[in-house]
Amino acid sequence: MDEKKIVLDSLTEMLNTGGIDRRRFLKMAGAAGITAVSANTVFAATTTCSTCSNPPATAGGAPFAIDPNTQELIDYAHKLGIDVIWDRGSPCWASQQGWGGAAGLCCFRCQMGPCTLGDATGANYGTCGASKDIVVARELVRRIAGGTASHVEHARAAARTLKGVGDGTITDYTIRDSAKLGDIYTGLGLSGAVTDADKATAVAETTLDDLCKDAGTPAWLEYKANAERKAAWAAVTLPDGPMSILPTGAGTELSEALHRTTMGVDGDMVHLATDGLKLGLVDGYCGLHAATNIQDALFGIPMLKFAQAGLSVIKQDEINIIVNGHEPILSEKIVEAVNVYNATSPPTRVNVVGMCCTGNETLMRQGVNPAGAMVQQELAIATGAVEAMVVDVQCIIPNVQRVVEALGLHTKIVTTNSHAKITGATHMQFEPEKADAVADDIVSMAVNNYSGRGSVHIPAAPPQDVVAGFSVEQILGALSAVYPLDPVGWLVKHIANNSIRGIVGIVGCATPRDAFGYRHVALSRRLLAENILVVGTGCWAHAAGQYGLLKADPIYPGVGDGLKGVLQTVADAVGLPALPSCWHMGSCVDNSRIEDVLNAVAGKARVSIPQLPVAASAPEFIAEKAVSIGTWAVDLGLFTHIGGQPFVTGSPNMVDLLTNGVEGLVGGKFYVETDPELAADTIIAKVNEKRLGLGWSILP
Ligand code: BF8
Repeated sequence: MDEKKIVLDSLTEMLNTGGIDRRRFLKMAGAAGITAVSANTVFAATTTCSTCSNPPATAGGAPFAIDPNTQELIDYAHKLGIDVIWDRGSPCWASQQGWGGAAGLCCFRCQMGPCTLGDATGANYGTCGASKDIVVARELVRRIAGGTASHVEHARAAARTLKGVGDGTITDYTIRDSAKLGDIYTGLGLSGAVTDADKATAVAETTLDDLCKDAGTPAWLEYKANAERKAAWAAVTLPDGPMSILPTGAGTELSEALHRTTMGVDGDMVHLATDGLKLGLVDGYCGLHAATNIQDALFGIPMLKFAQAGLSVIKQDEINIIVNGHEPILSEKIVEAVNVYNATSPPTRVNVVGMCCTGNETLMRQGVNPAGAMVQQELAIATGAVEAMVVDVQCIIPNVQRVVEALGLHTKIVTTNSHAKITGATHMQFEPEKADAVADDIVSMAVNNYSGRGSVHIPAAPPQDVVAGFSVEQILGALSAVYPLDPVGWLVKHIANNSIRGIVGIVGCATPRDAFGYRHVALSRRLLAENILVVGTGCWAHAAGQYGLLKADPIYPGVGDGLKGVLQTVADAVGLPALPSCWHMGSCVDNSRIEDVLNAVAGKARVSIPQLPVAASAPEFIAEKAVSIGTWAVDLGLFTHIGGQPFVTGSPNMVDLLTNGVEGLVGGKFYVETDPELAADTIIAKVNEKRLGLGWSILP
């Protein structure tokens, strides 16, 4: 325990005297097992503010700020005297040393505790006798459950809306893509319905049944998972015998997980871990796939969209509404209402922009400009130019309201979902039955609020051009333009011949523990240079967009020749000057689209997903949802990189299981690395290893 403190003190000294920069500090602290560091420690040494700053990272000695506007607004916020997300760290001293909660060793499961085990206290067992292995496993399962519940609730909201459209109780929405609804209907094994309304009702009821059933596997899992994976999950074998991880209904599994992790129930680390693996499947099929596909039927399948990304999409001379959160049910209507309002030629136009995954949803389907990632929401408010930030659920930090109040801004933070209120914010309850009216009211409120504006600071750098909309249907459509007879075969041929070395999905959040988006961009650049196709979702897409990786640039800067050639061939076939270097596939629930691509490629190549030269990465994950998605990726058999340990280091046995032993159970495993350059080395090596396993060349 003293060793970590000595290391931390020494690193802090080096940071304070300018011997190392902040990123290096975090990297070395992480290597020493110090996984959480106080913001004051990190920021006190740096330049623009006495307590905080977010200096650009460096790459090869050169400054490497992916978005100057973020830095400009952080500095501006500091001048105004407010702290932002990069300035606040864990307030727990033990966690700052990598102990206690940061190691997964704080247990709150009963009133005999709380018990903190490990280095912080020297205790090896809780009051009940739970070991470090058990406490770590229980806490991890609960975090996976939290992420899974988030996606399941998202799917539930989409399914309930679809049900209302089907039975006629909701009239403000229609089925925008009848063919997609038909595909889902058939895919779920349903038959007999003729009309869209009846199909919508049946799909919705089947989806809702998946959330509450007590026996049998989810219909969405049967529909979307391939046969090899289903067999693998059914055949998971522990030392004491077979242990299928195929789940039943989401509610049942979430309830079971909460039960098993209460005090005095499941006391076996490996047995607990298999429950986490099972929840990963609930997340993937009862959450992600259901949400994505139902939203496609209701709101349309994303196709190529051209837009601009970054905080400067907020306009000085327009009325700005930010839609922020995850479920696009209301935001779709707000975009419609804004379009109707602007069509009346008002004196001041309304500019609707998106943040977080709601921003990804409205970009993918409507071409709405995305303003930024989750960590940038306070900065958007600090511009003073936002009339309304309309939020639904997930990743909305309560500090947005605190920024409004601390700066005395006119901005209205508008909560809209019965699951999510923020003290001090304005609540306008949204129900799909009255969607148009709520959207109109919100737009009117923002328009009326414009006169209350004070001083405004829009950051100087122009937004970046982005191309989004890479749904599976769009990808197949584009490949069909190249080779209509066998579009997936054409893609597989170019993977097998090493024009495309592999495919990596980079997903998940942006972390405030590093310069904004640095790890996302550094990793993406390294992979592109090695001819690895990068597809992604979530806050990765915001960072990639703001850096220019989603721009259609015929030069394809930094992209390997093989990949460049493939991208340009597709661009030529669809009549575009270029494709973006990376493919934006949507919001975090749209990671489901990535599995559809993997299944198509694996099926065509006649191999399993674990054999493919592919990997997953969440280099900046922060949310519980990223933990559940990562677990699902491991279930899929993917080598899954995460940019920090998920509070499990208190149990070396659990670390070994997650990074090693689990591969023998489901084919995938976790790999933890903070430094994106080192992560890139390992991921590239893993892709090469998989290629060699298939007998595919790794030579240029
Ligand atoms: O679901 S990437 S911070 S916004 S959790 Fe949240 Fe993470 Fe961003 Fe989207 Ni996903």
